[in-house]
Amino acid sequence: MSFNPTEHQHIRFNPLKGEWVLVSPHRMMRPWTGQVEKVSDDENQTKTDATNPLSPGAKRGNSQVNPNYESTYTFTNDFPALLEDIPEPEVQNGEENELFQVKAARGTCKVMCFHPRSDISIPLMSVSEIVKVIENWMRETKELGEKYSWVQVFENKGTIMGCSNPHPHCQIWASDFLPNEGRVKNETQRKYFEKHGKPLLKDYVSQECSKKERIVFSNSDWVVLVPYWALWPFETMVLPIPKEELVPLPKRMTDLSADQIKSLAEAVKVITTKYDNLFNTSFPYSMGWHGAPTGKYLAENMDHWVFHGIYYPPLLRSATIKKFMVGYELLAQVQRDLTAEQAAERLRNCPDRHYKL
Ligand code: H2U
Repeated sequence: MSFNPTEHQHIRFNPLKGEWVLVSPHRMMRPWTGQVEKVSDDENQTKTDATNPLSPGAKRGNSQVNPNYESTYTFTNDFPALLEDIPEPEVQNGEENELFQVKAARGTCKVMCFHPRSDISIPLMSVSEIVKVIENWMRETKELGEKYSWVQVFENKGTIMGCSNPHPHCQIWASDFLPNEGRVKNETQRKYFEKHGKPLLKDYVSQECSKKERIVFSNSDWVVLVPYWALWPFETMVLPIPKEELVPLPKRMTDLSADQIKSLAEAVKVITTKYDNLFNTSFPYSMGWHGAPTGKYLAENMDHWVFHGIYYPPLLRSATIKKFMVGYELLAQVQRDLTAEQAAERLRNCPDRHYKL
């Protein structure tokens, strides 16, 4: 019997995180008698909902009233997880204890509404509307990045992902520390660069572009692919395409040119449309962007970084059956059923035109 990756289990390595994933494709055959999710409520959104605190003109939790915004609108989160002004934690006896380490965590949190309408999610927006969203992500990243080490732009979409409000929006959390994801990716990319003299993700995307089997979509500047080491069933990464050897890839979102913004808006529209078309539902996910650290790191050499986006969608078999990251995943290591190549093929074959349009 010879090895067939679509039949035989194996482990794959994620060089960005330094972690392995168990791939068990034969498990897709098993019958499912477990939890079935409700079909997403996002499907039934009305065009406007004046009672929603994220809508134009609505009153928010802190009694502030939103302006009658017509495009995107950003405000400081009324219930932020990070505040700017807090006292320094006390170190016992003035000494650091290796087993009980603590540091101050300062920052700020913002909410960005994508669109005045409550029923228009990213895939239903026009490319020029998505360009506005990206420009605002860039503006916030630049402004907050002058002060903070890490600016995390992320969107939680769908109640299944813990999103508390169906109005299309994302969040931006800026911190004076590097969160784990950023810290680990900074270290792994730096080590690769020191060894090879080239960015890890530049090498990775070049090889993916020639192999083609995990590519979902590409345009002049961007490729959307299911990474070789994907954890979530239909996880994707959005990566810039290396062109001329001497032209560096963007390290941060703030490096993007007007052309790259427009082509990124198209890539974002296509991948989110394909997601919705996969199970004919408003496809839930957590997504976000990663680029070189900012704040005090702006003065450091960050040539090892390549700016990229990540989509983590939970659905596995249908609009109502999700992947659980539980037992083995929490106690041993992440396991997936269908292979990255099978997921890429399914997404590639989904139409680029939204099923609602
Ligand atoms: P999620 O749907 O991803 O939970 O994001 C909604 C955010 O909006 C959440 O962080 C904020 C919540 O604190 N929010 C306000 O800041 N003001 C409000 O009046 C409602 C919600």
